[in-house]
Amino acid sequence: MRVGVFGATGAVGKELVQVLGDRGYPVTELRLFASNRSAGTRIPTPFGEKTIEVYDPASPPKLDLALLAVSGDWSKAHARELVAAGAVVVDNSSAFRLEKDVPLVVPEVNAAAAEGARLIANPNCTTAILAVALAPLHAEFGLRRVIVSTYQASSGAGAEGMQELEDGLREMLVNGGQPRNSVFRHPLPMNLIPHIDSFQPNGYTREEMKVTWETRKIMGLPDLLISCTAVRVPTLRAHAEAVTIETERPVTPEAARRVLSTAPGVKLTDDVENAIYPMPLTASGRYDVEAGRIRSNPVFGDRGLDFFVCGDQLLKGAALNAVQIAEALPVKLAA
Ligand code: 2RA
Repeated sequence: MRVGVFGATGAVGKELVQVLGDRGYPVTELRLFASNRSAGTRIPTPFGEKTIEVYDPASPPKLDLALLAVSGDWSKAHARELVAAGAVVVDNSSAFRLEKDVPLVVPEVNAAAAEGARLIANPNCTTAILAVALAPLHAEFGLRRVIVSTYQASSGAGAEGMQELEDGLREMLVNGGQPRNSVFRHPLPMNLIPHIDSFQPNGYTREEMKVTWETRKIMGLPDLLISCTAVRVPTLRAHAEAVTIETERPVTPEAARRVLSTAPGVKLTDDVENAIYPMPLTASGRYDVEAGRIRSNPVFGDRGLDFFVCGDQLLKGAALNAVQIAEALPVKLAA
């Protein structure tokens, strides 16, 4: 496969290249694209050293697969151009996620939706991590209502967000100064910020509404009652989510554990006697989403369950999911 990674110098772009290598994706030619700033830079990859190129819309490259880790505006302007030039495009931005003719895919949940598509959207990280745990529970018990609270790592704001957290911590702890902020609305060290993306007229943030809109689309449940409170926390690269579900059919923690223990993409991490539960430190760098702290929810009685999930934001929340989509596709070689 001739593969192009767009936004190759960003946090997600770098992971895309690494995941392609780690999973042995059949790359015959790898081309890396980024902005003018990095043009000409040579970087090591699992496929040998590569030079960063700048995309020229006047002559789109011949690619079989294009993985986009760029802004929504860039994707809107150029994704369909790449498709027209022969590539199957997996887009990590929010540009096409809710478009009717563009499948939004988490392979463990709805891989079939990607069949025959040449432009596929990769979900928001929070949604992808949630969906791998929700889908098997829905299949077994039926979902009636879902309430989610998130604890989202700095990596959700890209490499700059991770850097701002590290710099701020150093400033506070080493220099005794005040952390500066430009990526986040407020300083993140020693803080929690219940504000990710812009506020919507209904009082929710766009990040929170993405969880609602995208989960409904991926799971094929357009009327699912689901709400989210999204919070940025001072962790590096794994998002955590506290989830409460009300189910159609009775559910017990034991039955939920049984279901999640064999669910693809999930690692049951639920042994509280030994202090084992999902955490950003243990989920970071892992493909599977950890699920644990499973217990009955007394508000919803025998149809209620609380649990906690944690997944690597750059992997299952972005790069891994995109590569899994590519793996699931019968990509036809471009002419
Ligand atoms: C965030 N969900 O965590 C976003 C990134 N896609 O900011």
